[in-house]
Amino acid sequence: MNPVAPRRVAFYTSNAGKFEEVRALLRPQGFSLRWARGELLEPQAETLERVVEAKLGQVRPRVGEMALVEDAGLFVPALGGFPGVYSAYVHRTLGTEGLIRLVAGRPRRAEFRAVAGVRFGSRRLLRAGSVEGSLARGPRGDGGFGFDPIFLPLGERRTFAELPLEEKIRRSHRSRAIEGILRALGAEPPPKKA
Ligand code: ITT
Repeated sequence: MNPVAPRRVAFYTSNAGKFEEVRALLRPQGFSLRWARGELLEPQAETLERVVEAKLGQVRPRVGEMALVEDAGLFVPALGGFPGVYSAYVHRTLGTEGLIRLVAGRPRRAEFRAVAGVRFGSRRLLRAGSVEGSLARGPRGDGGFGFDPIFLPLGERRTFAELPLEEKIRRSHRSRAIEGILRALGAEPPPKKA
């Protein structure tokens, strides 16, 4: 572990589901998380990386803390990558069933992507993660959040919302991005279950 990377982490997110997932990933690595909730303006930009850069520019972690931000979205190739960086807005307005209607009659391939970023001192690190899958015919399951009820990871019959939460977390775009950050910091990623 890089000795200068603090073990105390302020995670800047308005999303409770994300916070729970990231805490479950980082706790076993010896990090303690503070929920810096609703402290950032959501920047509008055309890529996840730019959104994360803009969020990192706004964070004000406490002394001895590492700031963590993350931005994610669902990208549907048949819709030109939509909703992508507009996923939160589309989820609020059209909802899961609205997105399913948009994709009717088109290829159903979809990908969740996430970019995580940390800042401590003058150091900034960004890492991306993704998971491929397809859109279900309709929402199924009560777990997770956002578009989880309509996302079928590749080779799986259950949606992310039907999987046990620890399995969703383990297979998610978010965990891949966070593991990239951990590797870059020199910490071991969480062990993979078979
Ligand atoms: P922040 O405050 O961290 O930005 P947010 O909810 O606005 O929280 P994002 O902009 O990163 O989060 O995510 C956009 C939307 O994409 C999110 O609100 C969900 O609808 C969807 N999404 C992202 N990750 C997801 C996941 O793991 N499972 C289901 N939906 C997800």
